[in-house]
Amino acid sequence: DTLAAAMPSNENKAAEHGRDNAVSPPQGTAVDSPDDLVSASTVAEDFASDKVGDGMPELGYNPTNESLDRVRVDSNGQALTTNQGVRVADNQNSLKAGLRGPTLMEDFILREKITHFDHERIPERVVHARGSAAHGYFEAYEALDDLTVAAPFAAPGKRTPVFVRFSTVAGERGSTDTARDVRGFAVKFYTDEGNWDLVGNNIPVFFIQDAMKFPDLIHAVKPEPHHGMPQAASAHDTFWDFVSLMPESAHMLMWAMSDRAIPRSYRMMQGFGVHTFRLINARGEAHFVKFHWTPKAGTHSLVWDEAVKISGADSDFHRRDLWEAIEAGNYPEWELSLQVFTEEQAEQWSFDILDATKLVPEELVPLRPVGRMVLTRNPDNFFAETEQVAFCTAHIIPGIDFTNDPLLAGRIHSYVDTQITRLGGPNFHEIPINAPVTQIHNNQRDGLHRQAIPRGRVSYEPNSLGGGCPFQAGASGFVSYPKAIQGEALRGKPERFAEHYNQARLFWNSQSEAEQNHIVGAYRFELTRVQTPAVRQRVLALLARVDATLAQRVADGLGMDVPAPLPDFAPGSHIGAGVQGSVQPPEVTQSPALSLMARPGDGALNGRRVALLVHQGVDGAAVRAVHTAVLQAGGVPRLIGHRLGDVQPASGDPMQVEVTLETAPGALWDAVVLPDESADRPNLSISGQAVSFVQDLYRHCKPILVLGHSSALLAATGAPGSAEEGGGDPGLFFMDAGGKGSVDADVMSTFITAVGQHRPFERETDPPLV
Ligand code: HDD
Repeated sequence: DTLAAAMPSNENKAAEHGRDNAVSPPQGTAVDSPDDLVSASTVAEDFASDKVGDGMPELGYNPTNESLDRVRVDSNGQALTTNQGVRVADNQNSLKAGLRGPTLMEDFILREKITHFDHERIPERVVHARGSAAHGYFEAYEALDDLTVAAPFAAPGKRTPVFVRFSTVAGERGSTDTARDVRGFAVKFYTDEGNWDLVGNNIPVFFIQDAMKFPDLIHAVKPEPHHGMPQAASAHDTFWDFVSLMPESAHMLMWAMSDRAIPRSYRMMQGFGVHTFRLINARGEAHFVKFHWTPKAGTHSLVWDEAVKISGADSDFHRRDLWEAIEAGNYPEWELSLQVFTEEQAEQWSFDILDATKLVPEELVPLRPVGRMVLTRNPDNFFAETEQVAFCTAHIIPGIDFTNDPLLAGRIHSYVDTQITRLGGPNFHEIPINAPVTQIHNNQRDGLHRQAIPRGRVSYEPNSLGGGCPFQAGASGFVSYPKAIQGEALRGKPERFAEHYNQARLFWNSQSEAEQNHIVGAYRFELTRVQTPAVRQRVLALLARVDATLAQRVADGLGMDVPAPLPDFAPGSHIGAGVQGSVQPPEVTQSPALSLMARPGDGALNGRRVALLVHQGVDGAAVRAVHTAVLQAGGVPRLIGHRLGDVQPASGDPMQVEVTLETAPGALWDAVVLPDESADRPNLSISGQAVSFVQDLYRHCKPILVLGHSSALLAATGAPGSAEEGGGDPGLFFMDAGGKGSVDADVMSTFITAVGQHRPFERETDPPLV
């Protein structure tokens, strides 16, 4: 089918997409030689950075693949073997004493197979169990000599391979992708100075200030221990009980109840290193730094009703979206920016930069773009790569160092520790996906699953028998920043950690109207699920301290009165006044950068899914024209009908329905194109399935293009504006195509622009009209 053949595909994997230019791997060997696989010229043109010109390694090719090639297995044309390499004659029947007799203990083939199967599972991650990952590279725009000696920033255009895993936090390994949750954004840089893991989230702050509280937080949000419910959800009593007793979570809760917690795609969310880190230059000078990843496709989210429906229709929604974008050669991209500041600056601020519940407003320190990251290759094997990858905040390289953030301190311990259980021993760094591209040399020895075979008799240092090797690298190795330390050992918090509400209020004040409405809706939803009235009451008291209107609106939704605000223990507040110093007023009270709307992205369709509804007698020429236009704009057009197979348009060749209304309901699409259908010749408009399909797109504020002046189908949804020319709804488009085969280029391009801009929220009401 010509429409299907027009769909884009990943140049690196042509064979898997049945393309003519496919290079099939030689049978029974690893896939190697990137030069053969990549048609470098096309990829190079598309992906060469406009800022740096030609990059270093072959474009579109990930150098880590080289180190992984030694373990890639391709069984094409090969006979089945046991784990000892013995060819297996019969894989159907166990060895028996007579056909109806007992199975023999001697059947080593059966026993090996069953034993291995019995041990296939490993423990899932204690948090962030559900995730999806991809390979790619980071490319520096410029050398950052003034700031750091860190290898990825050594030269303009330098490329460092990366493996990136996105995740939800609370759900189990098989839980739904579109749960309301923080998203993990973990990047492993395979640098030529060893591995650097930047283990961040899509939200720049955290719930708690001290790692001491992390197990409590996670116990509160995970399914309740007596009955194991709910899965992948914070909308239950124990979570809200805990956070309402921990006012330091006020700021993060605002983010978690915002649309940030239901991203449209992993490709459309920001990433943050969260903590303040240090950059160290060749002179040993340190600067404070916060890391920001900004998606080229912009920051875009789902709406809650949609997220819930997607959960049912496709619980792999984000995993599939990432996979399909990369398979289609539509490589996701982020820009890395730094917020760099000095200790002297930080001393002046009203908040403490060691407090992970606070961000540094961009008004105080603007973002400095330093490079870009592109994801170009899906893993070959989910378990070997995505499941076994081990990110550790302790993995840093020369040029980067920690600060005394007490949350970070706990993390530096936790990640290595947890891998030892999860991956079964201290040698998880040898699992191919975790191995650095630099050779490891040290005297650590043995342990479960050891791969390396160290030569010689020396496994200690100093030694003379091994010529003193491996030797200490001195100044060319990792040198910890000599930060000054003073004071007594004590348990407590610094003064500025006591202020919890200024940035929660800053976030609220910086949201667009639609985002504020969604925040109110999220609190209402979550607290309605909470069964204990006193917990609801305490959350309202917390919100009352953040913003009176917010608290009132949430209280209205719960049928409650707003209680007195929670006491504020910050020094200088009404209770703490005169007790111990005082807290300064916030420097910034509104920060437009905190709204999702601040980063609309490049406006391209970026793999957004556009449904073209078709039926017998549809205007084929118009459908084909829209299909082409969507494809050219980088979207994914699909023909949808009641049943798979051919439909005969009014004129021209038959068209193939690729997806059905039943298997891919409305919530899964970013926009819809409705066929011209008059009331006197009804077709889809008399199908409840088609009507609710379109109703969902309408309710979720997605662009709708009507082929013709009006549509019986749209009218059947009861949508306001369904009459001719839309009645001013900015997301409704009517295109006169009426069988003439020509399409209105202006309407087409306004529709495409609207899809790229994501959602016209003007249509939204609470409760929804449709
Ligand atoms: Fe964590 C996993 C991010 C606080 C302990 N965390 C994990 C992952 C991400 C984060 C993205 C998944 C990595 C992957 O894809 O494999 N965590 C964060 C961020 C935090 C944070 C941004 C706050 C700023 N985490 C945090 C604390 C602790 C942990 C305070 C413990 C003291 N996190 C873990 C862990 C996990 C983990 C238990 C579970 C699985 C793993 O490490 O590999 O060690």
